[in-house]
Amino acid sequence: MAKQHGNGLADSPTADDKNASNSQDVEMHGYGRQPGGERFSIVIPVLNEIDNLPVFIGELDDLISRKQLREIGEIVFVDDGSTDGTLDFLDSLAADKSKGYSVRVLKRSTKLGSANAELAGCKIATYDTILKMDSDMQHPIRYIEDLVRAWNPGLDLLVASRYLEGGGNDWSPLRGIISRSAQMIARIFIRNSGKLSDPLSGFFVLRKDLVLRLLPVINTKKLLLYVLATKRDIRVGEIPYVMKDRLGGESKIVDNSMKFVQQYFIEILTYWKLARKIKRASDRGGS
Ligand SMILES: Nc1nc2c(ncn2[C@@H]2O[C@H](COP(=O)(O)OP(=O)(O)OP(=O)(O)O)[C@@H](O)[C@H]2O)c(=O)[nH]1
Ligand SMILES: [Mg+2]
Repeated sequence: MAKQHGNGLADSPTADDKNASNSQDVEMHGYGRQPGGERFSIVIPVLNEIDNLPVFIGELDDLISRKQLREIGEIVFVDDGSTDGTLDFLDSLAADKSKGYSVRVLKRSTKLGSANAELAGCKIATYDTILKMDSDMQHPIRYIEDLVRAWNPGLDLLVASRYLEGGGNDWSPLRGIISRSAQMIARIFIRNSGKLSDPLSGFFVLRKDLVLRLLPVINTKKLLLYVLATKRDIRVGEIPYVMKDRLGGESKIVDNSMKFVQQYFIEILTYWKLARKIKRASDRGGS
């Protein structure tokens, strides 16, 4: 079951709000969509993921053919200078026209952070609906079907959550505590975080127009928080998912936990400040 919350007219200048409509908090029972409707762009940040990408594509193709998931229209990979063979793999994937989806690769030369890469990928996506996920198999492929089926036009965002019933992760107790603390901090600074059980999720569907006017910020990891901070009234849904450990390759998160915490605070404060700016501009415009 997907949960859906929302309270009406969107007001952020960061979004094209023409599709916004009033709605009360509701629950969606079951998955509302049938195969073959609206198409999705999958956006994936990549950095040295050659150990994971062949498995990722193999499982995705298998899912698409087993479930007739014709909604997947394209994959946009955003690479920040991989040196492990990832780019060769992606080039040959992009050249393969036998798949039911197209593959595009945005190649950048500097590591600017995963959220920065995701934002760039969203902006060049062909379709208006974007499914964002990672390439290291922490977001298991099978949930793509759940997200696609649960998506409906009344939503701005549909988030795969580790903290709904039926969700979870393989984390050590320490990493669990860090994640919960990070969530609490997000809820203090970003009001819309409270609408989600997992505002730090990296696995979600969103309407492209929500991100088109967002400015790139470097060294960021949480695009979802950026969207939540900068869009005031947002209609969100959630589905559960079980997050896995990365399959292979190395984590790109900073290994020093103090530095990690410091970067997280800077990221949250950046979004908080941007949200305040947007609110002030919107209050001035409305008065
Ligand atoms: N383009 C780009 N992709 C990145 C960058 N940093 C990380 N990624 C990708 O973003 C995704 C998330 O990065 P991870 O290193 O897995 O971060 P994480 O999931 O928080 O950490 P782990 O749990 O250790 O895997 C992966 O698909 C990475 O390849 C970056 O600076 N640029
Ligand atoms: Mg990861």
